[in-house]
Amino acid sequence: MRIDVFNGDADGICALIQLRLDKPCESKLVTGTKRDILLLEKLPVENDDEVTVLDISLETNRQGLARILDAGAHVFYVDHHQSGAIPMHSRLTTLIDINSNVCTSLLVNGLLRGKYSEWAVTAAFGDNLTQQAQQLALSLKLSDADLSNLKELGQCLNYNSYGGTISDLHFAPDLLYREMVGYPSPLEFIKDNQYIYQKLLAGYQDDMAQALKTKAEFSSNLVGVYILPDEAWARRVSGVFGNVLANQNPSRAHAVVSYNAQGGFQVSVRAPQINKNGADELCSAFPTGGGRKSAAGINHLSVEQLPAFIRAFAEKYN
Ligand SMILES: [Mn+2]
Repeated sequence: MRIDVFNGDADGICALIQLRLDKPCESKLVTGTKRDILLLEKLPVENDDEVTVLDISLETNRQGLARILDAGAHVFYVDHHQSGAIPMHSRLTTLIDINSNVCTSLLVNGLLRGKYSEWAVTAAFGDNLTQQAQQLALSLKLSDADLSNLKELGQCLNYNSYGGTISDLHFAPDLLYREMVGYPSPLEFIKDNQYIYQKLLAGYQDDMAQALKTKAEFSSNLVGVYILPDEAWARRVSGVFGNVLANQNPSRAHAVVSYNAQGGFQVSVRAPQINKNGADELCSAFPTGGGRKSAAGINHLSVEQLPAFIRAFAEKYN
């Protein structure tokens, strides 16, 4: 059996779209919200299964990966999150680069020599790699309108993946994948699926308008902390709100805190755009934290831990 495991954000979905446009096949899809990253832990596999893993940290999934390899499955692993030491195994092939200027879809784009670059541009915008997205788009000679459509689609797909559970999301990520994978160009997808595109755009704009009214809990030239209310829109918009804040104030680090279903908080951290470092280290110091150098998060921070987190955040970036 073929099993495709991917993060439910723009980067994870667009990485798989590129691979399956190149080599179409039936597969079992395994995904979740942006923060459901332990996707290998309970994945049932059999001898000779072909497992593709996209855009989830190898470090976090180390145990699950070992079990899957032990069971006799072959694994192709593409990612840009913290990996730790990459295991050597005859059935494991990896394409991993934790540089903060790449994302999984850009890695797949390189592998496929730019065959479906518009999907990689979309994903790079979604992962807030604006410069890299624009750079790659140059070679495609897109009109301004088409480029801005790819940017908005990427941002909307990324936005759609946040949320405490799949039910917080406008569309389940596997459903979006199935709707999009038939299109070699995301621009064709947009043309044919205005219902999906407009619903994502409207949701994004409504949620963002609410978020932008939120006053900073704490802010200085170097750091800003925002606490959002306990509502579904706040869970959905938390990550992209962090990106918008980061783009508006490139020299400031940002933390966006929102409530989760466990009666605590989830946190999104964005390092300053001019120094994309340390977010992964900061978040990994807390249980359930992790991510990339430039963008990281904590899935569950108890109410009592919040002051300690804010102190650690301010110390890191002051
Ligand atoms: Mn990614």
